[in-house]
Amino acid sequence: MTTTEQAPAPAADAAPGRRGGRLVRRLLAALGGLLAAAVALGVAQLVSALTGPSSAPVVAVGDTVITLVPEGVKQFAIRNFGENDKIALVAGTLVLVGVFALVIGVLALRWRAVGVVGIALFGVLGALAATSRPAAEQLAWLPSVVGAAAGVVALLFLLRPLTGTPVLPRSRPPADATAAVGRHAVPPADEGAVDRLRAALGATGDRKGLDRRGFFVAGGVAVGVAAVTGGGGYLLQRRFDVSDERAALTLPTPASRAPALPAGADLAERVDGLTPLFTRNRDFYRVDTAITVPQIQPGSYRLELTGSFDSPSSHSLDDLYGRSDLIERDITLTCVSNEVGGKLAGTARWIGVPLGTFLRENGVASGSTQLVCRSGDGMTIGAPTRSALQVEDAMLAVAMNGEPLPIEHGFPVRMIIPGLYGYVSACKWLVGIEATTFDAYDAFWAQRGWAQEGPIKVASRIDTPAPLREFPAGRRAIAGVAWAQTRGIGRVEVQIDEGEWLDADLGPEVDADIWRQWVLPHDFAAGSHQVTVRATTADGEVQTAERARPIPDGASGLHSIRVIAT
Ligand SMILES: Nc1nc2c(c(=O)[nH]1)N[C@H]1C(S)=C(S)[C@@H](COP(=O)(O)O)O[C@H]1N2
Ligand SMILES: [Mo]
Repeated sequence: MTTTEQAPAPAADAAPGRRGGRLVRRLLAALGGLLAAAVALGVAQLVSALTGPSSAPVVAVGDTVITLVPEGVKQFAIRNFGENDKIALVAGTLVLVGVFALVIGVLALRWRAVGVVGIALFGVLGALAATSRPAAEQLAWLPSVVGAAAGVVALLFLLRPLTGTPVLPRSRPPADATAAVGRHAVPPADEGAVDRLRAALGATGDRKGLDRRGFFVAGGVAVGVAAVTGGGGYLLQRRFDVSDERAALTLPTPASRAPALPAGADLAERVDGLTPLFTRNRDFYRVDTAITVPQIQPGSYRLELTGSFDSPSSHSLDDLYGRSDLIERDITLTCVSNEVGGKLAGTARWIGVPLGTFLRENGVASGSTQLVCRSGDGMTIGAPTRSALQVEDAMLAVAMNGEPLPIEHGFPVRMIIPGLYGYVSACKWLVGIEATTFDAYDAFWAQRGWAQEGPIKVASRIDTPAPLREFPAGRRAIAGVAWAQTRGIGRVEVQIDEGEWLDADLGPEVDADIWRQWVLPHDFAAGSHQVTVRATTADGEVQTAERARPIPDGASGLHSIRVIAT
Protein backbone atom coordinates (compact mmCIF):
# COMPACT_ATOMS: atom_id res chain seq x y z
CA MET A 1 0.00 0.00 0.00
CA THR A 2 3.03 2.21 -0.04
CA THR A 3 3.52 1.77 -3.77
CA THR A 4 3.18 4.86 -5.85
CA GLU A 5 1.09 5.18 -8.95
CA GLN A 6 3.95 5.98 -11.25
CA ALA A 7 6.49 3.45 -10.09
CA PRO A 8 4.98 0.03 -9.42
CA ALA A 9 6.81 -1.90 -6.74
CA PRO A 10 8.27 -5.33 -7.46
CA ALA A 11 5.66 -8.09 -7.66
CA ALA A 12 6.84 -9.66 -4.43
CA ASP A 13 5.80 -6.56 -2.54
CA ALA A 14 2.72 -5.78 -4.58
CA ALA A 15 0.60 -8.76 -3.60
CA PRO A 16 0.51 -8.26 0.17
CA GLY A 17 0.37 -4.53 -0.46
CA ARG A 18 -2.80 -4.88 -2.48
CA ARG A 19 -4.33 -7.20 0.04
CA GLY A 20 -3.56 -4.72 2.78
CA GLY A 21 -4.96 -2.01 0.56
CA ARG A 22 -8.19 -3.87 0.21
CA LEU A 23 -8.53 -4.22 3.97
CA VAL A 24 -7.76 -0.56 4.56
CA ARG A 25 -10.21 0.36 1.87
CA ARG A 26 -12.94 -1.73 3.48
CA LEU A 27 -12.28 -0.34 6.92
CA LEU A 28 -12.41 3.17 5.56
CA ALA A 29 -15.61 2.35 3.66
CA ALA A 30 -17.18 1.07 6.86
CA LEU A 31 -16.13 4.28 8.58
CA GLY A 32 -17.58 6.15 5.62
CA GLY A 33 -20.90 4.38 6.13
CA LEU A 34 -20.87 5.37 9.78
CA LEU A 35 -20.09 8.99 8.96
CA ALA A 36 -22.82 9.06 6.31
CA ALA A 37 -25.27 7.81 8.95
CA ALA A 38 -24.08 10.56 11.29
CA VAL A 39 -24.70 13.16 8.58
CA ALA A 40 -28.15 11.66 7.92
CA LEU A 41 -29.10 11.78 11.60
CA GLY A 42 -27.65 15.25 12.08
CA VAL A 43 -29.52 16.70 9.13
CA ALA A 44 -32.71 14.91 10.20
CA GLN A 45 -32.32 16.41 13.66
CA LEU A 46 -32.01 19.86 12.14
CA VAL A 47 -35.13 19.40 10.01
CA SER A 48 -37.02 18.07 13.02
CA ALA A 49 -36.45 21.45 14.65
CA LEU A 50 -39.09 22.61 12.17
CA THR A 51 -41.43 19.67 12.31
CA GLY A 52 -41.30 18.79 16.02
CA PRO A 53 -38.89 16.82 18.22
CA SER A 54 -40.70 13.51 17.95
CA SER A 55 -40.40 13.50 14.16
CA ALA A 56 -36.62 13.00 14.45
CA PRO A 57 -36.01 9.50 13.07
CA VAL A 58 -34.34 7.93 16.10
CA VAL A 59 -37.08 9.26 18.36
CA ALA A 60 -39.80 8.16 15.95
CA VAL A 61 -38.29 4.71 15.55
CA GLY A 62 -37.85 4.47 19.31
CA ASP A 63 -41.48 5.47 19.84
CA THR A 64 -42.55 2.80 17.41
CA VAL A 65 -40.35 0.20 19.07
CA ILE A 66 -42.01 1.08 22.38
CA THR A 67 -45.46 0.48 20.94
CA LEU A 68 -44.44 -2.72 19.14
CA VAL A 69 -42.22 -4.63 21.56
CA PRO A 70 -43.81 -7.34 23.68
CA GLU A 71 -44.67 -6.40 27.27
CA GLY A 72 -42.06 -8.83 28.56
CA VAL A 73 -39.29 -6.85 26.90
CA LYS A 74 -40.75 -3.60 28.17
CA GLN A 75 -40.89 -5.02 31.70
CA PHE A 76 -37.29 -6.13 31.30
CA ALA A 77 -36.31 -2.62 30.23
CA ILE A 78 -38.13 -0.98 33.12
CA ARG A 79 -36.59 -3.49 35.52
CA ASN A 80 -33.04 -3.09 34.28
CA PHE A 81 -32.89 0.49 33.13
CA GLY A 82 -35.63 2.00 35.29
CA GLU A 83 -35.97 5.66 34.54
CA ASN A 84 -33.23 5.31 31.92
CA ASP A 85 -35.26 2.89 29.83
CA LYS A 86 -35.70 5.45 27.08
CA ILE A 87 -32.05 6.45 27.06
CA ALA A 88 -31.24 2.76 26.72
CA LEU A 89 -33.71 2.46 23.88
CA VAL A 90 -32.31 5.42 21.98
CA ALA A 91 -28.76 4.17 22.57
CA GLY A 92 -29.77 0.72 21.36
CA THR A 93 -31.38 2.17 18.25
CA LEU A 94 -28.24 4.18 17.55
CA VAL A 95 -26.02 1.13 17.94
CA LEU A 96 -28.20 -0.81 15.49
CA VAL A 97 -28.12 2.07 13.02
CA GLY A 98 -24.34 2.20 13.45
CA VAL A 99 -23.82 -1.50 12.74
CA PHE A 100 -26.10 -1.29 9.71
CA ALA A 101 -24.20 1.77 8.49
CA LEU A 102 -20.85 -0.02 8.75
CA VAL A 103 -22.17 -2.85 6.61
CA ILE A 104 -23.73 -0.46 4.11
CA GLY A 105 -20.42 1.36 3.79
CA VAL A 106 -18.53 -1.83 2.92
CA LEU A 107 -21.18 -3.05 0.47
CA ALA A 108 -21.45 0.33 -1.18
CA LEU A 109 -17.72 0.27 -1.90
CA ARG A 110 -18.48 -2.47 -4.43
CA TRP A 111 -22.08 -1.67 -5.30
CA ARG A 112 -23.02 1.97 -4.96
CA ALA A 113 -26.69 1.10 -5.48
CA VAL A 114 -26.71 -1.05 -2.34
CA GLY A 115 -25.55 1.91 -0.33
CA VAL A 116 -28.14 4.21 -1.83
CA VAL A 117 -30.97 1.72 -1.38
CA GLY A 118 -29.83 0.81 2.13
CA ILE A 119 -29.88 4.40 3.33
CA ALA A 120 -33.12 5.10 1.48
CA LEU A 121 -34.65 2.12 3.25
CA PHE A 122 -33.69 3.63 6.56
CA GLY A 123 -35.25 6.90 5.49
CA VAL A 124 -38.49 5.13 4.62
CA LEU A 125 -38.47 3.29 7.95
CA GLY A 126 -37.96 6.52 9.85
CA ALA A 127 -40.63 8.31 7.83
CA LEU A 128 -43.14 5.49 8.37
CA ALA A 129 -42.41 5.42 12.08
CA ALA A 130 -42.77 9.20 12.35
CA THR A 131 -46.05 9.42 10.44
CA SER A 132 -47.63 6.45 12.18
CA ARG A 133 -47.33 7.88 15.65
CA PRO A 134 -50.83 8.72 16.94
CA ALA A 135 -50.03 12.40 17.40
CA ALA A 136 -47.87 12.79 14.29
CA GLU A 137 -47.30 16.28 12.91
CA GLN A 138 -48.19 16.86 9.25
CA LEU A 139 -44.62 16.90 7.96
CA ALA A 140 -43.40 14.20 10.33
CA TRP A 141 -41.86 12.24 7.44
CA LEU A 142 -39.71 15.16 6.32
CA PRO A 143 -36.70 14.80 8.66
CA SER A 144 -36.20 11.14 7.76
CA VAL A 145 -36.47 11.79 4.03
CA VAL A 146 -34.18 14.82 3.98
CA GLY A 147 -31.79 13.06 6.36
CA ALA A 148 -31.62 9.98 4.14
CA ALA A 149 -30.95 12.14 1.07
CA ALA A 150 -28.12 13.87 2.90
CA GLY A 151 -26.82 10.46 3.99
CA VAL A 152 -26.73 9.23 0.40
CA VAL A 153 -24.83 12.32 -0.76
CA ALA A 154 -22.40 11.96 2.13
CA LEU A 155 -21.82 8.27 1.42
CA LEU A 156 -21.08 8.84 -2.27
CA PHE A 157 -18.83 11.74 -1.39
CA LEU A 158 -16.95 9.64 1.18
CA LEU A 159 -16.49 6.64 -1.09
CA ARG A 160 -15.01 8.57 -3.99
CA PRO A 161 -11.49 8.85 -2.58
CA LEU A 162 -11.56 5.11 -1.84
CA THR A 163 -12.10 4.05 -5.41
CA GLY A 164 -9.80 6.23 -7.40
CA THR A 165 -12.15 9.14 -7.82
CA PRO A 166 -10.42 11.82 -5.83
CA VAL A 167 -12.45 14.39 -3.99
CA LEU A 168 -10.13 16.98 -5.57
CA PRO A 169 -9.56 16.58 -9.31
CA ARG A 170 -6.32 14.72 -9.85
CA SER A 171 -4.99 16.92 -12.65
CA ARG A 172 -4.42 19.69 -10.15
CA PRO A 173 -2.20 19.22 -7.14
CA PRO A 174 -4.19 19.07 -3.93
CA ALA A 175 -4.06 22.09 -1.69
CA ASP A 176 -2.07 20.20 0.92
CA ALA A 177 0.66 19.36 -1.53
CA THR A 178 1.05 22.98 -2.51
CA ALA A 179 0.98 24.08 1.08
CA ALA A 180 3.55 21.54 2.12
CA VAL A 181 5.97 22.63 -0.54
CA GLY A 182 5.27 26.23 0.28
CA ARG A 183 6.91 28.83 -1.89
CA HIS A 184 8.68 26.22 -3.97
CA ALA A 185 5.33 24.94 -5.17
CA VAL A 186 5.48 22.23 -7.74
CA PRO A 187 4.06 23.37 -11.06
CA PRO A 188 0.69 21.70 -11.68
CA ALA A 189 2.00 20.19 -14.88
CA ASP A 190 4.58 18.09 -13.07
CA GLU A 191 2.23 15.30 -12.10
CA GLY A 192 4.99 12.86 -11.37
CA ALA A 193 6.42 15.17 -8.73
CA VAL A 194 3.02 15.79 -7.22
CA ASP A 195 2.33 12.12 -6.99
CA ARG A 196 5.75 11.46 -5.48
CA LEU A 197 4.99 14.13 -2.98
CA ARG A 198 1.54 12.71 -2.24
CA ALA A 199 3.13 9.32 -1.78
CA ALA A 200 5.70 10.76 0.56
CA LEU A 201 2.91 12.35 2.58
CA GLY A 202 0.96 9.12 2.59
CA ALA A 203 -1.69 11.01 0.73
CA THR A 204 -2.07 8.60 -2.08
CA GLY A 205 -2.85 4.95 -1.99
CA ASP A 206 -2.24 1.94 -4.14
CA ARG A 207 -2.66 1.86 -7.83
CA LYS A 208 -6.40 1.51 -7.65
CA GLY A 209 -6.34 5.05 -6.39
CA LEU A 210 -6.94 4.84 -2.69
CA ASP A 211 -6.67 8.46 -1.63
CA ARG A 212 -6.48 8.26 2.12
CA ARG A 213 -5.86 11.92 2.66
CA GLY A 214 -8.84 12.72 0.45
CA PHE A 215 -10.94 10.36 2.52
CA PHE A 216 -9.93 11.97 5.78
CA VAL A 217 -10.66 15.42 4.40
CA ALA A 218 -14.10 14.24 3.27
CA GLY A 219 -14.56 12.49 6.61
CA GLY A 220 -13.68 15.66 8.46
CA VAL A 221 -16.25 17.56 6.43
CA ALA A 222 -18.83 14.86 7.22
CA VAL A 223 -18.10 15.02 10.95
CA GLY A 224 -18.42 18.79 10.81
CA VAL A 225 -21.72 18.68 8.96
CA ALA A 226 -23.11 16.04 11.32
CA ALA A 227 -22.02 17.98 14.40
CA VAL A 228 -23.28 21.35 13.20
CA THR A 229 -26.65 20.12 11.93
CA GLY A 230 -27.21 17.73 14.83
CA GLY A 231 -26.11 20.21 17.48
CA GLY A 232 -27.96 23.05 15.79
CA GLY A 233 -31.12 21.00 15.54
CA TYR A 234 -30.84 20.07 19.17
CA LEU A 235 -30.49 23.72 20.20
CA LEU A 236 -33.29 24.88 17.90
CA GLN A 237 -35.64 22.33 19.42
CA ARG A 238 -35.58 24.35 22.57
CA ARG A 239 -38.14 26.59 20.92
CA PHE A 240 -40.70 23.84 21.63
CA ASP A 241 -39.85 23.92 25.31
CA VAL A 242 -42.62 25.32 27.52
CA SER A 243 -40.55 25.68 30.70
CA ASP A 244 -40.76 29.48 30.62
CA GLU A 245 -44.52 29.50 30.12
CA ARG A 246 -44.85 26.98 32.91
CA ALA A 247 -42.70 29.05 35.25
CA ALA A 248 -44.80 32.14 34.53
CA LEU A 249 -48.03 30.53 35.75
CA THR A 250 -49.52 31.46 39.10
CA LEU A 251 -51.05 28.49 40.83
CA PRO A 252 -54.69 28.78 41.86
CA THR A 253 -55.61 28.67 45.54
CA PRO A 254 -57.48 25.50 46.42
CA ALA A 255 -60.88 25.86 48.09
CA SER A 256 -60.21 22.74 50.12
CA ARG A 257 -56.76 22.28 51.65
CA ALA A 258 -54.99 19.01 52.29
CA PRO A 259 -55.34 17.84 55.89
CA ALA A 260 -52.64 19.35 58.13
CA LEU A 261 -49.74 17.03 58.96
CA PRO A 262 -49.27 16.14 62.62
CA ALA A 263 -45.92 17.29 64.09
CA GLY A 264 -43.11 14.85 63.36
CA ALA A 265 -45.23 13.13 60.74
CA ASP A 266 -42.24 12.28 58.59
CA LEU A 267 -40.33 9.45 60.29
CA ALA A 268 -37.56 9.80 57.71
CA GLU A 269 -36.34 12.82 59.66
CA ARG A 270 -35.32 10.39 62.39
CA VAL A 271 -34.57 7.17 60.52
CA ASP A 272 -31.67 7.00 58.12
CA GLY A 273 -32.44 5.38 54.80
CA LEU A 274 -36.23 5.54 55.17
CA THR A 275 -38.20 6.93 52.23
CA PRO A 276 -39.40 10.50 52.98
CA LEU A 277 -43.14 10.93 53.41
CA PHE A 278 -43.25 13.25 50.39
CA THR A 279 -41.25 12.62 47.26
CA ARG A 280 -39.56 15.64 45.76
CA ASN A 281 -40.63 16.28 42.19
CA ARG A 282 -37.16 15.67 40.84
CA ASP A 283 -36.98 12.34 42.67
CA PHE A 284 -40.46 11.22 41.64
CA TYR A 285 -40.45 8.04 39.58
CA ARG A 286 -41.40 8.48 35.98
CA VAL A 287 -43.04 5.92 33.72
CA ASP A 288 -44.36 6.73 30.28
CA THR A 289 -43.89 5.94 26.63
CA ALA A 290 -42.69 9.40 25.60
CA ILE A 291 -39.09 9.64 24.36
CA THR A 292 -39.58 13.34 23.88
CA VAL A 293 -41.93 14.78 26.45
CA PRO A 294 -45.02 16.52 25.03
CA GLN A 295 -44.61 20.30 25.27
CA ILE A 296 -48.05 21.82 25.62
CA GLN A 297 -48.44 25.61 25.59
CA PRO A 298 -50.60 26.56 28.57
CA GLY A 299 -52.14 29.40 26.54
CA SER A 300 -53.46 27.11 23.84
CA TYR A 301 -54.26 24.14 26.07
CA ARG A 302 -57.70 22.56 25.62
CA LEU A 303 -59.28 19.61 27.33
CA GLU A 304 -61.85 18.13 24.94
CA LEU A 305 -64.74 16.07 26.28
CA THR A 306 -66.28 13.74 23.70
CA GLY A 307 -68.44 10.63 23.60
CA SER A 308 -71.17 10.00 26.13
CA PHE A 309 -71.40 13.45 27.67
CA ASP A 310 -74.43 15.76 27.45
CA SER A 311 -72.59 17.49 24.64
CA PRO A 312 -68.99 17.76 23.52
CA SER A 313 -67.13 20.54 25.29
CA SER A 314 -63.72 22.14 25.41
CA HIS A 315 -62.00 23.56 28.48
CA SER A 316 -59.03 25.91 28.65
CA LEU A 317 -56.42 25.92 31.37
CA ASP A 318 -57.92 29.20 32.63
CA ASP A 319 -61.29 27.44 32.91
CA LEU A 320 -59.70 24.81 35.14
CA TYR A 321 -57.46 27.17 37.16
CA GLY A 322 -60.36 29.56 37.66
CA ARG A 323 -62.75 27.12 39.30
CA SER A 324 -63.90 27.78 42.83
CA ASP A 325 -63.92 24.15 43.90
CA LEU A 326 -60.26 23.14 43.53
CA ILE A 327 -59.00 20.57 46.01
CA GLU A 328 -55.54 19.96 47.43
CA ARG A 329 -54.78 16.35 48.39
CA ASP A 330 -51.87 14.10 49.35
CA ILE A 331 -51.82 11.00 47.17
CA THR A 332 -49.35 8.18 46.51
CA LEU A 333 -49.07 7.08 42.89
CA THR A 334 -48.01 3.54 42.09
CA CYS A 335 -47.03 1.87 38.84
CA VAL A 336 -48.44 -1.53 37.97
CA SER A 337 -44.97 -2.47 36.73
CA ASN A 338 -43.58 -2.13 40.22
CA GLU A 339 -41.95 -5.36 41.40
CA VAL A 340 -42.26 -6.47 45.00
CA GLY A 341 -39.92 -4.15 46.92
CA GLY A 342 -39.65 -1.83 43.91
CA LYS A 343 -39.34 1.94 43.78
CA LEU A 344 -42.06 2.83 41.25
CA ALA A 345 -44.23 4.67 43.76
CA GLY A 346 -44.16 8.25 44.98
CA THR A 347 -46.15 10.64 47.10
CA ALA A 348 -46.99 14.27 46.32
CA ARG A 349 -49.37 17.03 47.33
CA TRP A 350 -51.59 17.68 44.33
CA ILE A 351 -54.03 20.46 43.44
CA GLY A 352 -56.78 19.84 40.93
CA VAL A 353 -60.37 19.92 39.79
CA PRO A 354 -62.54 17.36 41.61
CA LEU A 355 -63.07 14.76 38.89
CA GLY A 356 -66.50 13.43 39.89
CA THR A 357 -67.99 16.92 40.06
CA PHE A 358 -66.47 17.86 36.72
CA LEU A 359 -67.77 14.73 34.99
CA ARG A 360 -71.28 15.10 36.45
CA GLU A 361 -71.37 18.77 35.50
CA ASN A 362 -70.74 17.75 31.92
CA GLY A 363 -73.40 15.09 32.03
CA VAL A 364 -71.40 11.89 31.69
CA ALA A 365 -73.80 9.13 30.67
CA SER A 366 -74.71 6.53 33.28
CA GLY A 367 -73.97 3.79 30.73
CA SER A 368 -70.32 4.80 30.36
CA THR A 369 -67.91 2.31 31.92
CA GLN A 370 -64.64 3.68 30.56
CA LEU A 371 -63.12 7.11 30.17
CA VAL A 372 -60.58 6.98 27.39
CA CYS A 373 -58.06 9.62 28.37
CA ARG A 374 -55.96 10.95 25.52
CA SER A 375 -52.51 12.34 26.05
CA GLY A 376 -50.78 15.09 24.07
CA ASP A 377 -48.52 12.44 22.52
CA GLY A 378 -51.52 10.43 21.39
CA MET A 379 -51.31 7.60 23.89
CA THR A 380 -54.52 6.52 25.60
CA ILE A 381 -55.26 5.47 29.15
CA GLY A 382 -58.59 3.87 29.96
CA ALA A 383 -59.95 4.79 33.37
CA PRO A 384 -62.99 3.12 34.90
CA THR A 385 -65.82 5.69 34.91
CA ARG A 386 -67.16 4.34 38.20
CA SER A 387 -63.90 5.07 40.03
CA ALA A 388 -63.57 8.47 38.38
CA LEU A 389 -67.04 9.37 39.68
CA GLN A 390 -66.90 7.74 43.07
CA VAL A 391 -63.36 7.78 44.39
CA GLU A 392 -63.10 10.72 46.71
CA ASP A 393 -60.14 12.96 45.84
CA ALA A 394 -59.95 11.82 42.21
CA MET A 395 -58.92 14.93 40.27
CA LEU A 396 -57.69 16.62 37.15
CA ALA A 397 -54.39 17.65 38.69
CA VAL A 398 -52.65 20.88 37.74
CA ALA A 399 -50.10 21.17 40.55
CA MET A 400 -47.60 18.86 42.22
CA ASN A 401 -45.84 19.74 45.49
CA GLY A 402 -46.52 23.45 45.18
CA GLU A 403 -45.64 23.98 41.52
CA PRO A 404 -47.39 23.51 38.21
CA LEU A 405 -47.05 19.87 37.15
CA PRO A 406 -43.48 19.27 35.99
CA ILE A 407 -43.39 18.75 32.23
CA GLU A 408 -42.31 15.10 32.67
CA HIS A 409 -45.20 14.53 35.03
CA GLY A 410 -47.93 15.70 32.69
CA PHE A 411 -47.92 19.50 32.40
CA PRO A 412 -50.34 21.19 32.27
CA VAL A 413 -53.05 18.69 33.33
CA ARG A 414 -53.14 15.05 34.33
CA MET A 415 -55.68 12.75 35.86
CA ILE A 416 -55.25 11.14 39.25
CA ILE A 417 -57.53 8.54 40.81
CA PRO A 418 -56.28 7.33 44.19
CA GLY A 419 -56.27 3.57 44.60
CA LEU A 420 -55.76 2.68 40.93
CA TYR A 421 -52.42 2.00 39.27
CA GLY A 422 -51.16 4.81 37.07
CA TYR A 423 -51.72 2.97 33.78
CA VAL A 424 -55.52 3.19 34.25
CA SER A 425 -55.86 6.40 36.19
CA ALA A 426 -53.03 8.87 35.83
CA CYS A 427 -53.00 10.04 32.20
CA LYS A 428 -50.36 12.76 31.82
CA TRP A 429 -50.54 15.61 29.27
CA LEU A 430 -54.31 15.04 29.32
CA VAL A 431 -55.98 16.67 26.31
CA GLY A 432 -59.10 14.58 25.82
CA ILE A 433 -61.60 12.45 27.70
CA GLU A 434 -63.97 10.27 25.73
CA ALA A 435 -66.75 8.69 27.74
CA THR A 436 -67.33 5.21 26.35
CA THR A 437 -67.34 1.57 27.47
CA PHE A 438 -64.66 -1.04 28.03
CA ASP A 439 -66.31 -3.18 25.35
CA ALA A 440 -66.02 -0.41 22.79
CA TYR A 441 -62.30 0.31 23.07
CA ASP A 442 -59.05 -1.08 24.44
CA ALA A 443 -56.64 1.65 25.53
CA PHE A 444 -52.86 1.38 25.06
CA TRP A 445 -52.01 -0.91 27.99
CA ALA A 446 -55.14 -3.03 27.70
CA GLN A 447 -54.17 -3.73 24.08
CA ARG A 448 -50.94 -5.12 25.49
CA GLY A 449 -52.45 -7.59 27.88
CA TRP A 450 -52.75 -5.51 31.04
CA ALA A 451 -56.01 -5.74 32.98
CA GLN A 452 -58.72 -3.21 32.11
CA GLU A 453 -59.15 -2.18 35.72
CA GLY A 454 -56.18 -1.81 38.00
CA PRO A 455 -56.90 -1.48 41.72
CA ILE A 456 -53.61 -1.11 43.62
CA LYS A 457 -52.68 -4.20 45.64
CA VAL A 458 -51.67 -3.75 49.27
CA ALA A 459 -47.87 -3.59 49.40
CA SER A 460 -45.02 -3.08 51.83
CA ARG A 461 -41.34 -2.49 51.30
CA ILE A 462 -38.17 -2.60 53.40
CA ASP A 463 -36.03 0.50 52.77
CA THR A 464 -33.37 -0.10 55.41
CA PRO A 465 -31.16 -2.03 56.05
CA ALA A 466 -30.14 -2.36 52.45
CA PRO A 467 -29.92 -5.93 51.21
CA LEU A 468 -26.48 -7.56 51.37
CA ARG A 469 -24.74 -4.42 52.59
CA GLU A 470 -22.86 -5.03 55.84
CA PHE A 471 -23.66 -3.07 59.01
CA PRO A 472 -22.41 -3.38 62.59
CA ALA A 473 -24.26 -5.93 64.73
CA GLY A 474 -26.40 -4.49 67.51
CA ARG A 475 -29.51 -2.36 67.66
CA ARG A 476 -30.67 -0.62 64.53
CA ALA A 477 -33.91 0.29 62.80
CA ILE A 478 -35.64 -1.80 60.20
CA ALA A 479 -37.90 0.60 58.32
CA GLY A 480 -39.87 1.12 55.17
CA VAL A 481 -43.22 2.10 53.71
CA ALA A 482 -46.51 0.32 53.06
CA TRP A 483 -49.46 1.38 50.95
CA ALA A 484 -53.08 0.54 50.27
CA GLN A 485 -54.46 3.75 48.76
CA THR A 486 -58.06 4.71 49.69
CA ARG A 487 -58.11 2.06 52.40
CA GLY A 488 -55.07 2.95 54.46
CA ILE A 489 -52.57 0.78 56.31
CA GLY A 490 -53.62 -0.55 59.74
CA ARG A 491 -50.68 -2.74 60.64
CA VAL A 492 -47.18 -3.68 59.50
CA GLU A 493 -45.38 -6.77 60.75
CA VAL A 494 -41.80 -7.87 60.32
CA GLN A 495 -40.33 -11.34 60.52
CA ILE A 496 -36.64 -11.92 61.17
CA ASP A 497 -35.32 -15.32 60.13
CA GLU A 498 -37.87 -17.91 61.29
CA GLY A 499 -39.04 -15.79 64.23
CA GLU A 500 -42.57 -14.70 64.95
CA TRP A 501 -44.12 -11.71 63.26
CA LEU A 502 -43.34 -8.52 65.20
CA ASP A 503 -45.49 -5.39 65.05
CA ALA A 504 -43.69 -2.38 63.64
CA ASP A 505 -44.42 1.17 64.82
CA LEU A 506 -46.41 3.13 62.25
CA GLY A 507 -46.08 6.79 61.35
CA PRO A 508 -49.17 8.87 62.10
CA GLU A 509 -52.11 8.18 59.81
CA VAL A 510 -51.89 11.20 57.50
CA ASP A 511 -54.37 10.14 54.86
CA ALA A 512 -55.58 6.79 53.57
CA ASP A 513 -54.47 7.81 50.07
CA ILE A 514 -50.79 7.95 50.94
CA TRP A 515 -48.30 5.36 52.04
CA ARG A 516 -47.48 4.83 55.67
CA GLN A 517 -43.97 4.70 57.06
CA TRP A 518 -43.10 1.98 59.56
CA VAL A 519 -40.13 1.36 61.87
CA LEU A 520 -39.03 -1.61 63.95
CA PRO A 521 -35.88 -1.28 66.07
CA HIS A 522 -34.12 -4.63 66.31
CA ASP A 523 -31.04 -6.14 67.97
CA PHE A 524 -29.12 -7.87 65.22
CA ALA A 525 -26.73 -10.67 66.20
CA ALA A 526 -23.68 -10.91 63.95
CA GLY A 527 -24.35 -12.94 60.87
CA SER A 528 -26.73 -12.91 57.98
CA HIS A 529 -30.48 -12.65 58.49
CA GLN A 530 -33.59 -12.85 56.39
CA VAL A 531 -36.01 -9.95 56.96
CA THR A 532 -39.57 -10.09 55.64
CA VAL A 533 -42.39 -7.55 55.88
CA ARG A 534 -46.15 -7.74 55.47
CA ALA A 535 -48.88 -5.14 55.78
CA THR A 536 -52.55 -5.24 56.69
CA THR A 537 -55.02 -2.65 55.41
CA ALA A 538 -57.04 -0.55 57.82
CA ASP A 539 -60.04 -2.63 56.80
CA GLY A 540 -58.33 -5.89 57.65
CA GLU A 541 -56.93 -7.39 54.43
CA VAL A 542 -53.59 -9.06 55.07
CA GLN A 543 -51.07 -8.70 52.27
CA THR A 544 -50.78 -12.00 50.43
CA ALA A 545 -47.52 -13.97 50.34
CA GLU A 546 -48.56 -15.45 47.02
CA ARG A 547 -46.19 -14.20 44.35
CA ALA A 548 -47.50 -12.70 41.14
CA ARG A 549 -45.68 -10.93 38.33
CA PRO A 550 -46.64 -7.34 37.54
CA ILE A 551 -48.50 -8.29 34.38
CA PRO A 552 -51.53 -8.31 34.08
CA ASP A 553 -52.73 -6.53 37.22
CA GLY A 554 -49.83 -5.83 39.57
CA ALA A 555 -47.19 -7.78 41.49
CA SER A 556 -47.92 -9.47 44.80
CA GLY A 557 -45.85 -11.33 47.37
CA LEU A 558 -43.88 -10.30 50.42
CA HIS A 559 -40.70 -8.23 50.27
CA SER A 560 -37.97 -10.29 51.87
CA ILE A 561 -34.28 -9.42 51.95
CA ARG A 562 -31.04 -10.86 53.28
CA VAL A 563 -29.05 -8.51 55.48
CA ILE A 564 -25.60 -8.89 56.98
CA ALA A 565 -24.56 -7.78 60.48
CA THR A 566 -20.86 -7.95 61.31
N1 LIG B 1 -49.58 10.20 28.66
C1 LIG B 1 -49.17 9.21 29.45
N2 LIG B 1 -49.63 9.17 30.70
C2 LIG B 1 -49.23 8.20 31.53
C3 LIG B 1 -48.35 7.19 31.09
C4 LIG B 1 -47.88 7.27 29.76
O1 LIG B 1 -47.11 6.42 29.29
N3 LIG B 1 -48.30 8.30 28.97
N4 LIG B 1 -47.96 6.21 31.96
C5 LIG B 1 -48.82 5.93 33.10
C6 LIG B 1 -48.19 5.10 34.08
S1 LIG B 1 -47.95 3.48 33.66
C7 LIG B 1 -47.88 5.56 35.33
S2 LIG B 1 -47.36 4.49 36.53
C8 LIG B 1 -47.99 6.98 35.67
C9 LIG B 1 -46.64 7.48 36.16
O2 LIG B 1 -46.73 8.84 36.44
P1 LIG B 1 -45.40 9.64 36.74
O3 LIG B 1 -44.50 9.42 35.58
O4 LIG B 1 -45.78 11.05 36.94
O5 LIG B 1 -44.82 9.03 37.99
O6 LIG B 1 -48.38 7.76 34.57
C10 LIG B 1 -49.35 7.20 33.75
N5 LIG B 1 -49.72 8.18 32.80
MO1 LIG C 1 -47.46 2.42 35.50
